[in-house]
Formats: sequence, structure tokens, C-alpha cells
Amino acid sequence: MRPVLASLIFVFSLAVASANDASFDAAPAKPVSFKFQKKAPAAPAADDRLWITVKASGAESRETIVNTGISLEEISSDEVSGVGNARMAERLKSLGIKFKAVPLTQRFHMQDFPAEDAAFHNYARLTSDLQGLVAQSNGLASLFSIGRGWAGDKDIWCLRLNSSAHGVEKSDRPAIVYMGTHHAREHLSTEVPLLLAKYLIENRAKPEIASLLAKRDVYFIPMVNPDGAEYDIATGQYRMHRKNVRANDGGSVGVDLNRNYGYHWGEGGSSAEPDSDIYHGPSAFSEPETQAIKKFIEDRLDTMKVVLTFHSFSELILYPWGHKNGPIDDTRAQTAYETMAKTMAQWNGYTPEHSSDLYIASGDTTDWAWGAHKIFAFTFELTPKSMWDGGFYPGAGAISSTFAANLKPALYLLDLADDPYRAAGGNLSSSNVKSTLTANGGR
Ligand code: 0X9
Ligand code: ZN
Repeated sequence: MRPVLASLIFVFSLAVASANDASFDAAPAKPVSFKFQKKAPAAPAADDRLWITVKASGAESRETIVNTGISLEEISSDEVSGVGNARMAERLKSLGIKFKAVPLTQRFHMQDFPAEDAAFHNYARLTSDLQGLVAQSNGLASLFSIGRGWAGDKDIWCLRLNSSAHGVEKSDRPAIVYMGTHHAREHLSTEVPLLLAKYLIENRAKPEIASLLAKRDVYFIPMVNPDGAEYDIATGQYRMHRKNVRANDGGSVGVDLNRNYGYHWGEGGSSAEPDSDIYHGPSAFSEPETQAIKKFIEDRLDTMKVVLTFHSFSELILYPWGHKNGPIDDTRAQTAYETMAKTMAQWNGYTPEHSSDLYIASGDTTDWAWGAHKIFAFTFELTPKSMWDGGFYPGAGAISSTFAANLKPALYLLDLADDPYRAAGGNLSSSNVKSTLTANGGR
């Protein structure tokens, strides 16, 4: 990082910390972490605004309505609608004015990504594109739900590539899972696994891809947190939402799903306060989203060897531990992790490090996958590098380049999924992946 930029971040972080000490109850371990700035935006307060509709004609009655504090947004000859809250609705009632009121978030449920970011997938487009991939895959791909998000109306989709076992059928093949969007606002992390699935399906006849696919069970869960992702775009403007949409006591929204996994849950770098952006939830695996991932992985423990969970942003390759400093105990595994991370970093240009070098955080996916089940697990923090380059919202232009940068790392892990410890030996066993990696160029 350039020194000028580093000191700017530091000053910014200090200013925010003193302005809002309460949100820093679980400050990252490193005082001048590149990521420190990301703790600044608190989770939005629960949105208790109402969309209020009143039968009204004429300027006079409209004036009475606006004087209650409602901001009128839609006006027709006999009806007006606008944004208010319960207090304002009470005022209408006491004036004897009849009205209809619905939560604003419900009224604007049909909103979407801003037009310039229309290339990103909302839940509906993700669902239909996944179905489309299955249809075009000639029996290679299947789609199933691993559960539903907190609101209960959206499936957490899992796309599987395995021509001889479909849906939840058992397979003996070594398995890998690519996940995205644990965190609502990290929309790019849905796009990368989705594009990877598309790439493998479209190139399934190429000999090097065909032979990789023939010996692996490949899973994609591109939107772990569908309610959160929709909530983030539901007003037509990004609202920097991180968590799921659990209605917390006290009115705040959401649990941080990447603090809710059950390995050293509730320890450092997570918060017991519901309105914190790193709220770990009422108990380990309290959330339907993390329960779904837990069940998905534990149903496949015999074969599941590698987890890659995409997040954004900062351009990092992270591996356990995250809940405490220092390496994992198993030195052979530690060597394999380091080799894998460094190898992949050559291709995507990201920085490889222990998760805890970023900051201590307990209850994340990778610590649980490794700690509870000895599954090799990585977190990729995707593009961009900083808030100044777009942060969580880098724009649609980032989609294809970020996928391209991460294709080789993703194929490398796919190849290693039979025995990730092989990485410690320094050799890729299959020459076909080497040629795939070479053929695809890269950084
Ligand atoms: O804080 C997180 O959950 C991840 N970063 S993000 O900006 N995408 O929210 C990083 C998790 C890394 N794990 C640990 N540091 N334990
Ligand atoms: Zn994240």
C-alpha cells in the first residue's frame, strides 16, 4: 500500500473511531489494518418506515397530509401515497383520515440493482440463470435447494456438476464447494462462482475440463444469504447491508453469518450486540443460512475436501486460523495451506495470509470447516483493493475481470480436491490441469 494512502486510512479510521466508539467494541486486532475502515459503516437501523396511501383530492387535503410529516411521492387525482412512519399514521387516525399502510421495504420489494449495475444477479435472475445452466448442460448439472433464508421464502440454491449423480444423490467422487454472498452487500461474490459454473459447463467438452469434471463432485452455492442480498438492493439504492435479515430484539436487522458458525463461536472479533455489524447471533448456528451450510457439508463429510468462500473486498487469500493468531497445529496441513495460497496468489495477484493477520474473527466459515472437519477452506476477498476503488460496489465492469483473475485458482483447487495435502509435495498430480492452467493464461 502506498504510504500516503496508508496514513489517510489511519487518520480516517481514528476519526471514525472517536466519532463512534460504540461500534468499535470488537475492534480488529491490527490497529492499522487495511480493513479497519470497513468497520465504519454501521448496519442500517431497522427500517420502520411505512408506505402510506390516502384517498385525497385537492391541494387542501394534500396539505393536511403533508403536515403530519408524510413525504408525498405519488399523487393522482383521487389518491396520494408517500413515506411516513407509525407516528404519522397515528396523526392521520386522530384527524379521522382513512389510509392504508405497508412497510416501505415491502412496497419496494420489486426494486433492483441500480441500472448501471444491472449485470449483477438479484435472487430472481440467479434462480432463472441457474435453471438455464442446468438446461444447457446435457445432464452434467443439477440444481437443488439446501434450505431457505431467514425470511423463509427464498431457497439457498446449490448447483452441482456431476454427470453420474444428480441433486442430492450420493457420489464417491472427491468434492469441492464454491460459495458466495454470505455478506449481503458483497454482490460480486455471487457473480464469480456463478461464472465459474458457467465456464465449466460451456467448456465441458474440452478434454482438460472433461477429465477434471469426470473425477470430481463440484458444488456451487453462489448466494448463501439471499434475503440479505435482496434487502441490500430493495430500495433501489445500495444500503450497505452486511448481515442476514433476522428481526433482532431492539429493532436492528440481521446476524453476521460469518460470525455464526460453531467453532469457537462467540469469541474475539464478534459481538453479542444485535445492532453490531459483526453480531454473532443468539447461539452458534442459530441462523437458517448457516444451518443449511452445516447440513450440506456434514451430509457429505466422506467426500468434501475443499471449501472456497468468496467475499469482497481487499484482494486477499485467507486461511485458518481466524479466531486466534498463529498457524494451525498440523504442520503438513499448514505447509499445504501456505503452498496453495502462495500458488494461487501468483495468478490472481491477491495477498495470501492467515485470516487472523487481517483481524481476529470467530465463527467464520473457514475456521469451522477446518476446525470441526479438517476440510481445507479458503476465504477469497475479491476485487477491489480498497474503498476508494469502489469497495463493496465496484460496478459491473469488475465482474468479468475478477472472474478471469480467479479462474486458475479455482481450477487449481478443483484439481487438488482429491487430496489437498498433495500441495505440500509441490506437484499437481494431473497433467491436464497444468495444461488447462497454461492454456488459460492469466496473471
Ligand atoms: O470479516 C469477515 O467476515 C471477512 N471480511 S469481509 O470484509 N468480507 O466481511 C473476513 C473473514 C476472515 N476471517 C477472519 N479474519 N477470521
Ligand atoms: Zn464478507
